[in-house]
Amino acid sequence: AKSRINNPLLATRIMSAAQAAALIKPGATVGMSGFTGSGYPKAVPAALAERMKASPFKINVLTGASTAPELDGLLAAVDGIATRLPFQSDPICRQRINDGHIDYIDCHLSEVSQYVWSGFFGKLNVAVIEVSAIREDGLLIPSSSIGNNKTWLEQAEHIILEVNYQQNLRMEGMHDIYYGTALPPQRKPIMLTEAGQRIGEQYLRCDLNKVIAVVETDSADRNTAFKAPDDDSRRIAEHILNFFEREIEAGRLPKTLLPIQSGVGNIPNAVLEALDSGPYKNLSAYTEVIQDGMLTMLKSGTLTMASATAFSLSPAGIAEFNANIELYRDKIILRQQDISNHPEVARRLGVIATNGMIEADIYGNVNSTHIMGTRMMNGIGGSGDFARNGYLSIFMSPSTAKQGHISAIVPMVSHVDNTEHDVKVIVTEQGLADLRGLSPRQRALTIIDNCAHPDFREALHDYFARACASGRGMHTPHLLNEALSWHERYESSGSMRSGRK
Ligand code: 0RQ
Repeated sequence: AKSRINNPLLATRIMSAAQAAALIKPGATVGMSGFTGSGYPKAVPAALAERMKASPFKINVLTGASTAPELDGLLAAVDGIATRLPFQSDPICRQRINDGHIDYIDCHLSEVSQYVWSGFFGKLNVAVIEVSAIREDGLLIPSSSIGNNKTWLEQAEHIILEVNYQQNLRMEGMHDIYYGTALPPQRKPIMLTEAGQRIGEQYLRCDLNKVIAVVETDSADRNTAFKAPDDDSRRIAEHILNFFEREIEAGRLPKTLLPIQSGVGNIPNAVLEALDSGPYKNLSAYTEVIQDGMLTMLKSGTLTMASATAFSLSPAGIAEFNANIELYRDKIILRQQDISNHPEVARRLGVIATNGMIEADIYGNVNSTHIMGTRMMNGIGGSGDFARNGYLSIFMSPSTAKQGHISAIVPMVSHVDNTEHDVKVIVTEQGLADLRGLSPRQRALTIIDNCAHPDFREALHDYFARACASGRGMHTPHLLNEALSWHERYESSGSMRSGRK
């Protein structure tokens, strides 16, 4: 294939992944590209893991969001990660975190960049960034995700570029890198009033003197296949669509809704599918990730425009994108994650945020990250950026987990990511609870009656009634010695069932 390294200076820095990995020192803090399985470096992390196998050492790994087995999986397997942030979803990495071997820092994705600018994580020693190509003038054509790449390139002392020949060159022009961000008090308004606006540049700037290596790769992104929506997901989607209809009738939502933010996974995908088969036209998306469902909606005209920071497509989705890239390249904008998830923009546009949850309590607090209060699942990701600032913040889950032994609606969540103040709507396959305008005690009855599984409803009513009768604080009634007893029962007996304590 024709070389994609068109800058003469950088062409002299081409080397193997092993040679490039040898330039990363033990203990280094490394900012890597990668967001939800796309645009992550494909070769240098593996070469680093090989080096660590031969003589063990650790590095600190910062990314955009989740990566892939070739990055998180390999480095975690050789115990090569000391500190990890801001998001991961790799099973081996998760295990190492929960075994106490990795210090994981779970951040709002929009905030990582300012944390790094402020130096909270120390010096960024190296950036390892996948790009599609290097232009003659040294500007970088980004790949299938932007994430924190702008910040890594600006902040790192040294830069290693991976040029991936699998990335479609026709993506050139789909990116919008905004160079107007600053730390307070120099901050200016982000002039985005519509999801489809461009405010930046098509290319990533790069100080060529900092580039210590260029590595050529030729392998595809992670591309996890989607499961077809199951019954629960379909029912959850149905409840949400009915709710949108009622909101349109009430005059609280326009017929084109408001820009949609959609989390990743089975349920969000079912919601997208339902929207696409509904009466909707000319919707827009201001979100993090472009999934298969969004491509379908862009093609059918349900969606006019989608703004995100990354793709997260199945193999079929990738094939569809490449086959029809001329259609998609004008309808998708990829931005850095501090803009795709910007609280100011999410609030101004009034996004409809739809995200998954692990559990919610009867007062509307949501746990998105911790299994039984202690074990990390993935991380808060962008859910907080959008939920806190969105116009409608919807959290979705089946009403039970683990063959019905766990209730997703509990007396008190075992960890809080999204608070009662930020959660507007909770949906399970049982129904939808609209919490807007309700006091805590009103919310409790609404959530129990609409969202809890029938097998757990009576026990929840019983808890709430006894909490109300306890004579303690009546604003948010709780029985403190019982509030987490459902979790305790699951930990000791494998089930939340068996009635009240
Ligand atoms: O575990 O696989 O071992 O069986 O949690 O649950 O039902 O498959 O749901 O894949 O949609 O994930 C909240 C984790 C939901 C996700 C969460 C167990 C369950 C299963 C997964 P197993 P499901 P999903 C934008 C938005 C935070 C980040 C975010 C998430 C596993 O949505 O990570 O929103 N959100 N980002 O069995 C114990 C419960 C449980 C439970 C489920 N109550 N107790 N275990 N499980 N409920 C995207 C980005 O930011 C990149």
